[in-house]
Amino acid sequence: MAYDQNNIFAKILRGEIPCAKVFENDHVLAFNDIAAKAPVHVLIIPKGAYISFADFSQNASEEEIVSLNRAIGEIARAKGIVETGYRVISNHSEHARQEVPHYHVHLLGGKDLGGCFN
Ligand code: IU
Repeated sequence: MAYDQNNIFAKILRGEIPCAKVFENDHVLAFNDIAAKAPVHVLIIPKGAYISFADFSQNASEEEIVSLNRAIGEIARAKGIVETGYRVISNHSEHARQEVPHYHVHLLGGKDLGGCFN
């Protein structure tokens, strides 16, 4: 499967569609999910063209991988949800119901998220 340059997150990265940005560095952009499932629901994405976790974990540079993971922790700290707790999720492909084919990590917190992933 080839990366789709017209997916919505690629358009956000190119500045063609706005987003509510919460963090940015050389390798990473993070913005609020448009349909937030919790008081904190941030999507953290690499700037590189990776389809999903499977693609990113295999093909991204160590610098990109470290940068993205550190960004998740930094945003959690900035949002003040480290003490109360948070969830980090990434959906890969069909069985996980991945909707947008650009790798992204969901950071959820700010309330009791329950014991399942819904
Ligand atoms: P998923 O892991 O691919 O299933 O999640 C995609 C997320 O992208 C989902 O939570 C959407 O609400 C979110 N999203 C968005 O924030 N902005 C958009 O324009 C679109 C989807 I389309």
